[in-house]
Amino acid sequence: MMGITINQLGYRNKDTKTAVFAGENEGFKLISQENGEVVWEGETLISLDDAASGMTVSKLDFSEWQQPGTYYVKMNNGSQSEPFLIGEEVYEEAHQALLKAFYYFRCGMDLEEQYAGDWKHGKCHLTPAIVYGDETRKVDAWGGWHDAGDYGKYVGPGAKAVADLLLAFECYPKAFARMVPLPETDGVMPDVLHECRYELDWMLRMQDNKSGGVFHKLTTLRFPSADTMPEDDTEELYVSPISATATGCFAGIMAMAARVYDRFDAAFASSCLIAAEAAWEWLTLHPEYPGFRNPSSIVTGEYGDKLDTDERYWAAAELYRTTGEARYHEAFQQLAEFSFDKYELGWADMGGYGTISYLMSEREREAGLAEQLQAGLQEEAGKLAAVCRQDGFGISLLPEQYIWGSNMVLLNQAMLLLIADRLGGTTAYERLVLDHIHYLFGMNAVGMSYVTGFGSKPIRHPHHRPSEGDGVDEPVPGLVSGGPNVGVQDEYAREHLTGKAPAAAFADVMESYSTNEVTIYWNSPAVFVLSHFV
Ligand code: G3I
Ligand code: 9MR
Ligand code: ZN
Repeated sequence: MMGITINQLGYRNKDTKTAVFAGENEGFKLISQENGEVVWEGETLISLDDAASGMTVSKLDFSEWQQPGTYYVKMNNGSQSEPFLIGEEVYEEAHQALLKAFYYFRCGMDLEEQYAGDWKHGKCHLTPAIVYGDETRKVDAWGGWHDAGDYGKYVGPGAKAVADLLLAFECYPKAFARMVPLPETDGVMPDVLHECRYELDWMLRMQDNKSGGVFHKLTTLRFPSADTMPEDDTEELYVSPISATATGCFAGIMAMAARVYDRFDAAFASSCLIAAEAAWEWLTLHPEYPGFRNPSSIVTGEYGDKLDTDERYWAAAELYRTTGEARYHEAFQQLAEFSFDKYELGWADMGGYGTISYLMSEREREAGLAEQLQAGLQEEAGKLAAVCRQDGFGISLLPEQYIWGSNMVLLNQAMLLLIADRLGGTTAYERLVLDHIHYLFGMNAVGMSYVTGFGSKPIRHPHHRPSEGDGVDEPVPGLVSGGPNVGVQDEYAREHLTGKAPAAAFADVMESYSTNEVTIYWNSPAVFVLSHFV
């Protein structure tokens, strides 16, 4: 990078409008692209040495200018931004595409041209999977979403993705009024619920009907080569053993689905609840279950997680919120006694979903516990806000948080800030969250939009096998890249990114799966966050 970086999608009329200039304090002008008129003049705010990007940066703020139009920013030293919009609807299309991305991740059906456009392809992964360790048994778990740039399907990450989407729908139903559209679009049930149902149906197939436990994942033994199309990935499929984390996530998401789908499809909702209860039963019969490790001959994504208390806590919260049964409330209270992160929303740490569910619940709650969780949430948000105020780009990531999937950390934290506002009855964090959106769409240390197909300089080479193998120039649109990862965890990164500042440790090349892969659970918090602003 970099001269001036902006949100390449633009800014809504009345929102906080910030941009970041790499350099010392300087005067700037906001200029209309349409007629060359200078509409606003200002000085940058204090410049600072930004630890995450390793640069001296100064922040521009032209929030007071609210006229719709196309503009660019010019610094008095001559450097100039890309043109951008000011307008009420600058986030609508991206919001829609971030949701549509889940359709593109679908497994097991033809993606037809009518819905998929140039990115159409054939159906995939339809053969029943061998149960690892019991080669005589098969599980027919077709469907669902591919996890990421690979074609594995993993229960825990899938549950996080659906949880974000269902929460977005619960909090912002109006954001989902428009049709995507999808093959199932019927104008009755919102498309976001049709899309989630595709994944939920797959998850239901991943439950062991004998025990109620849930298989951890469904994959081939190894990853196929990086340009393999889904329909050409015909290696044998395996389900890995049942895990407590997958079963906990499953119970949580099914109980949540039972509540959300009830008014659209009562029969489906009740099958979700039955499945959730069976999974809960498995959990109670297996109080101490070893954490998941990849079986020796399977080398696909592990999603290993030794701690299952947070998944159980989430499950208990959702089951209580949905059924009102005292036994789930008691279990939730007991699990809350343990020490684990109760405000995280990652694939490994699901505690935040449990807390949010309990705090949003209409059921009777234990006042002390509810107060404690509410105070904890506000404290967490306060800490994030303090980081934003120190950061050169105004975001809540600490330098050490630029890990694999840092854009998920970014978006999860933005989500938490919005939820803290909502549950605290305030709007104080909204403007901080906007900087997270600006960062995602280009106001960042590499000057790129991290979402395919959106912005003047979007990433173009994500680690995503269909985008690599389909012969179409442009990648599948609406996909959120993992983002900078200071851990240099692939060969390309080790060679080219070693020693870079955390926020700059990113490469828009297909080879760099540890910085530029895409996943369903990096898209889902982006849908949540944008839902607040459409
Ligand atoms: O939690 C620690 C943190 O305490 C520490 O400070 C930090 C610094 O290294 O590391 C953190 O752990 C990281 C962990 O992600 C956190 O979520 C690990 O280093 C990092 O290796 C790990 O990366 C995961 C990666 O798989 C490798 O296991 C990603 O989260 C996860 O999203 C990714 O998932 C893959 C699937 O396996 C396969 N499908 C694609 C998908 C995306 O790349
Ligand atoms: O493509 C794989 C990606 O989805 C995973 O996140 C990543 C880490 O598990 O692994 C990728 O596969 C690579 C493998 O690990 C090593 N050989 C090169 C593969 C990429 O083509
Ligand atoms: Zn598939």
